[in-house]
Amino acid sequence: MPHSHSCIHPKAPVTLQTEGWAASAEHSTAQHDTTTAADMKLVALLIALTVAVGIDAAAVTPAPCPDGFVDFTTDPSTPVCLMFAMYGKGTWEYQRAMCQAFGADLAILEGNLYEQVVEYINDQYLDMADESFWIGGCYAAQEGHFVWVDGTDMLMGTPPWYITEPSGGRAQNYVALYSPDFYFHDLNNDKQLYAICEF
Ligand SMILES: [Ca+2]
Repeated sequence: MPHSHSCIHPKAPVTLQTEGWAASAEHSTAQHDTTTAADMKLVALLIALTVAVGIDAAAVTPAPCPDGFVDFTTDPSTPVCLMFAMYGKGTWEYQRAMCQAFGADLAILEGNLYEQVVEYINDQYLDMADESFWIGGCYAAQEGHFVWVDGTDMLMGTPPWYITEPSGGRAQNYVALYSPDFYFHDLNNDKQLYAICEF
């Protein structure tokens, strides 16, 4: 990975090793006529691993949100799990790493999800309403505009951006859901805030 100032480094490709196992098992079973007993044990092991990984993946897909995450969708088959992480304040980069440690990332608050989150903060958690939260948007130097952590372009304009935002030039490369107005603001890069993670 080159030393880039962009925020859109992808997450580690966690399925790579699984695919390797599946490919090895398929290749080995196709040649079973000429294999030795030792080879057959290896094949059995590879198949067992592949099956185990497959069952594990199938079990994870329909699961509800993990502990600490709130489901923000009305469709239970495709939960949108958000965590309002108030363990401690930090920079955008620090909080992104924190979210990733939970297997999540900073939240992508597009469209209706943005509205749901603002409503949630205002209506249910009064102690949250004084706080600003880093979300998964940043200025990508190569592209010359703001992007989400999944690489998609952020929509500009009000809402969700505050009427005079973004305003900070390249001293403000990261996006927060900002108190007290709860619109998007680009903020100073060393600002210490809580974060919203999305699983
Ligand atoms: Ca700003």
